[in-house]
Amino acid sequence: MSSNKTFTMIKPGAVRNKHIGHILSKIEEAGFTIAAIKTTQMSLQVAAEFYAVHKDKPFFQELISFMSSGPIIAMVLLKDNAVEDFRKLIGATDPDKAEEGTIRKLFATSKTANAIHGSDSDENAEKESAFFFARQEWLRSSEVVL
Ligand code: IDP
Ligand code: MG
Repeated sequence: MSSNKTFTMIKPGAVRNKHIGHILSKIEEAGFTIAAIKTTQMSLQVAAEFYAVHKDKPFFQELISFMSSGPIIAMVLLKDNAVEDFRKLIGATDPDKAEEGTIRKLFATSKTANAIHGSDSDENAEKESAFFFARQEWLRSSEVVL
């Protein structure tokens, strides 16, 4: 059974370009409930921890440098089939390959500055939500929705 939760971050470029409002509208119009939300900024070290799975990739340093370059909006989102549906809503990692109307197609400026993060599995959605939020910060909202 798939979980009803995913985790997302609006990345620093999209925050700098004043796309927070547009992106939140797209997320809510697509049927997601925002169960937890905050603005925060990752240090280089925290970004390296969050993206540890990519530590041996050639783009790692650029990625963590960009992700720690300014504020992000972290969110826990609720919807049936949340992980898969949210990946569809954001589009492909490379904005040149993202479908029309997806968040990355609309708001990304490069592969690194691709506007938004979305968890790739239920297990990572759980881990990434816990990375940014204490459980009680979203559990109560999810109970209301369920
Ligand atoms: P995802 O965000 O679509 O799940 P991942 O493969 O998990 O993509 O990569 C994490 C992030 O690293 C991407 O969102 C993107 O910002 C960056 N990234 C991935 N591949 C490349 C690349 O080939 N060049 C530059 N940045 C990349
Ligand atoms: Mg990923």
